[in-house]
Amino acid sequence: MLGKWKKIACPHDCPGGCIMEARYDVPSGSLEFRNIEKKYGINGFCSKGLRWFERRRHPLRISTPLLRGESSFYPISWQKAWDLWARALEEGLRRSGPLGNALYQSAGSLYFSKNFLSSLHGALGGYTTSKGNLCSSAGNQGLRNCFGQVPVQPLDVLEREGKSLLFWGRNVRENHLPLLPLARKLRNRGGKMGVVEIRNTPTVSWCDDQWFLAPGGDCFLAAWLCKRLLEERRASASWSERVENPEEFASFLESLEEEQLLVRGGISRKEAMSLYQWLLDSAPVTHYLGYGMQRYLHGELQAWWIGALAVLSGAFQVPGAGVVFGKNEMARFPASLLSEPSSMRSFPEGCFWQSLEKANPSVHTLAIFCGNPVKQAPRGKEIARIIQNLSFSVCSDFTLTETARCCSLVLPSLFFFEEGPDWRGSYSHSFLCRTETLLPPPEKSLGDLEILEGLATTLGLSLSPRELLHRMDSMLLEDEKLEERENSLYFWEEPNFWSQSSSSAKLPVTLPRLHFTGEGRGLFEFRLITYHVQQYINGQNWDLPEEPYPPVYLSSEDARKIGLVSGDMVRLRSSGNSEGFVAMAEIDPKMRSGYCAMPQGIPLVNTLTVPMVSPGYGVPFSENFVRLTKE
Ligand SMILES: Nc1nc2c(c(=O)[nH]1)N[C@H]1C(S)=C(S)[C@@H](COP(=O)(O)OP(=O)(O)OC[C@H]3O[C@@H](n4cnc5c(=O)[nH]c(N)nc54)[C@H](O)[C@@H]3O)O[C@H]1N2
Ligand SMILES: Nc1nc2c(c(=O)[nH]1)N[C@H]1C(S)=C(S)[C@@H](COP(=O)(O)OP(=O)(O)OC[C@H]3O[C@@H](n4cnc5c(=O)[nH]c(N)nc54)[C@H](O)[C@@H]3O)O[C@H]1N2
Ligand SMILES: [Mo]
Repeated sequence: MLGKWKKIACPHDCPGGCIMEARYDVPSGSLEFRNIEKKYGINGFCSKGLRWFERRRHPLRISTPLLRGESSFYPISWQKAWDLWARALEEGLRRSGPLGNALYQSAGSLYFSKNFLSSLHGALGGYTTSKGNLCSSAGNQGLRNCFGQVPVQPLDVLEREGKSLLFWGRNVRENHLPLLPLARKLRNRGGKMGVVEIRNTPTVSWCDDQWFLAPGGDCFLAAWLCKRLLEERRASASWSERVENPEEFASFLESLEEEQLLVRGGISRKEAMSLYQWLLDSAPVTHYLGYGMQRYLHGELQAWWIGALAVLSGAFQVPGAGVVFGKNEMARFPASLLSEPSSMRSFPEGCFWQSLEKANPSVHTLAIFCGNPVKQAPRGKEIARIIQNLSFSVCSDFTLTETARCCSLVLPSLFFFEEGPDWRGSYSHSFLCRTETLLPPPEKSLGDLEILEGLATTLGLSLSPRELLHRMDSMLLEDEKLEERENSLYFWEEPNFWSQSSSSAKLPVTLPRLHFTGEGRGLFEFRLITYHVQQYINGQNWDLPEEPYPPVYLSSEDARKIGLVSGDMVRLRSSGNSEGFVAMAEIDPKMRSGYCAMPQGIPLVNTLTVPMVSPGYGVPFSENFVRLTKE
């Protein structure tokens, strides 16, 4: 007999937040899927999401705790693993107090239960951890500077009131596919789709209109557009009513030279004028901020200036004229279940590893959940060394990832469909999904919270992560703000920032000092830009065939200068990787001179990036120069 249909929610750190239904037939082991009703506007899983089910029995999946030996890892029992970990934590406490134990968590799963991964370290009095993230911190900071918070424009508002979308480097056709049906709807109503990019992308060809600029140039372009809107008296009539510093902002704009702004934005007057006219003709325009455009040292100013442009274009007056970046998918998580431990220390994500190494009091143990920093964080090779030098490190994951391989202990975790109950929200839509166990877990693997449950017992703590999860589940089931639309699918009427009378803005009165155009510092020196691709999420491509050579794109002008044609082999080197690696050159006629672009998530890409911190504890992945020479 077939089991009942159950809701499943993709755990990926992806704005899609896709939800569908599945049922499992125990005797035959067959699995069926079906999409939920179209009216909710939520997609079923894409091919990346469905790969979770193929990974289940993948030969690379680990299934027992593994301890590092002289030359390789060997299996041990769970109790042995907990004993070793417990002893190491106690040793950390003895030597440095709570700060001697560190915890690092990243974006592997956006399920609510992952909020409890810090509960055990919390119960030990505290720990050392990272602040900010590899992803969105700089952009969030810019939006907080502008609006006091990351503003939310719910998707249903966009669907009802919106018209045109301007993607500031948001590559939706690659990284946010579920937005496309809604965008098509807007287009059918006469809305236009525009994109501001630094290179050619699938979104560029999909949009109606496109503009190209220099990397990091958006804030200058946005400032130019603001200046023009004010000078030509085309800004929304009452823009200043909701702005704390209208005079200061207007006089700052007056002091700016138009030509300078265009040069620094890397865009011609003709192109900028065409965008200006487009904004007026296509209103209301929702500004969709991408993640790539805030991976600069001035990432927060990029978002802040686009926020200012939206305000001048009537974001507070006209529905559907706001700004969208991400939003807190955990907003309904009952935070009262977590308490702040007495002793905490956090280092900015961008330099977390270097700080960890030098920390005083020193760090003795490290636990890693849902992250693969050796692959995904700047200067990954150095991170590998830092982890290996700790007295004890443990990583919970599904395979021996680049990071797990550096740890003393590796623990096999469970996939989202092997555990539950759990919940997931989205940083795009406003639904929450409650999930239950769909498929039986492998015999010897345990979910992250069960791993911590065993550790808590071994340590003799009264903490029960399992109990926390069940309390969370009950609280969410009783959450009056959640309306069950159908079995296990809940809608939350998320407040629309733009329509609240208390919402206001403070506009930027500063611009970065650096120049961004023609900046290659020598014939073979290029800024390196890395971007996300459709086939896999972040670093999770271990179950895909590896390309022999990653592509690296550069402008026709630069290719000509250094004598390259598409398909030529080149070597990329950096200050952190003098040997470098080989990639295949491709020419992108949309690109300007001075930078090159390659996909993120390929094994060696972060040997080329440099650890730095941008305001808001962001990680400016695009502030690196590489040497690119013909092989
Ligand atoms: N398929 C798939 N989906 C994903 C992910 C994935 O890896 N694969 N990752 C998820 C995650 S964690 C994230 S953070 C998001 C990322 O989602 P996106 O924001 O769409 O992705 P990025 O590739 O980081 O950046 C988008 C674009 O910004 C451009 N760009 C770089 N610098 C600038 C600039 O200065 N100005 C402008 N205007 N454009 C610039 C790049 O060329 C790139 O095409 O996607 C999520 N969804
Ligand atoms: N050069 C460059 N680097 C980048 C980027 C870039 O654009 N350029 N993008 C950055 C961005 S936006 C992001 S968000 C980061 C992402 O950085 P990470 O979060 O480190 O990315 P992932 O590779 O997805 O690693 C997550 C790991 O968690 C594991 N995992 C998934 N679910 C679970 C679970 O339930 N439990 C446990 N224990 N493990 C789980 C996965 O198997 C995977 O190994 O990468 C950043 N790195
Ligand atoms: Mo991200």
